[in-house]
Amino acid sequence: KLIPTIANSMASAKTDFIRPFTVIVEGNVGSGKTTFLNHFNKYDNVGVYTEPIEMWRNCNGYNLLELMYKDPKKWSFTFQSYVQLTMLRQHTRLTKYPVKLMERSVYSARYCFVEKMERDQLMAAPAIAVIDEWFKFITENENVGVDLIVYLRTSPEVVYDRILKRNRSEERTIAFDYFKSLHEIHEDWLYHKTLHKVPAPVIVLNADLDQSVIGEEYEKYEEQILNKLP
Ligand code: DCP
Repeated sequence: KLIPTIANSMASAKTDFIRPFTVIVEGNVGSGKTTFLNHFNKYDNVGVYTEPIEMWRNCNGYNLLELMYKDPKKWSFTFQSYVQLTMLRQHTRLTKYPVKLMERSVYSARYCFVEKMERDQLMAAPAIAVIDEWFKFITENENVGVDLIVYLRTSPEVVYDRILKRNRSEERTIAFDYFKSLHEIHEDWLYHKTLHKVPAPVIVLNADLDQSVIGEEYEKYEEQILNKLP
């Protein structure tokens, strides 16, 4: 007799969950996603969810990000499997805030990074098939809906310069061409919309602007991002 009661209450808990207005922030490596999120952290109706990069650097003691850059053929699948799991966790985390702002998503993981690894033949077709089966299951069964995408649009030259300056140890060996083709993949997905599905409306920001003036660019779109448009 107990079991149906528990089952009923679980079912209603699931349907009672109302997803907050969810905004994902996308853009090339070094496009300024962290700066963008920091700017919006000051609003008390916004929950900010930064990328779980520290988890990628320490999965039970293993730095998967470093392994992936050192030996991409061997570790790309392992790394992207873990990225997919950690991003799913971010999507499904409950928040008390009406607006949820997330750095990246399961979508860019699949549509940009796995896409790039596939093109470079760093992941074999059967490995991509496994990632895709998980991706399909996740997007069909979990609450990973998105209401708005903020695309921080940059030129590859600008991000390359920023990457060299920030000098993140794992990223030291990446060549300019990597940023260039990752840029083109982001462009085709979010700007030209010719590659893969775009899961929500996109606003495009000029993220080449210097940190000292980019606040003005954010402010132009603030009402839309904070879901305050009439
Ligand atoms: N990365 C990856 N595969 C993913 C997501 C990220 O290989 N699915 C890598 C690329 C970078 C590092 O992880 O080396 C972090 O990249 P992001 O672009 O996600 O984050 P940044 O810290 O570069 O963002 P920004 O500089 O825009 O704040």
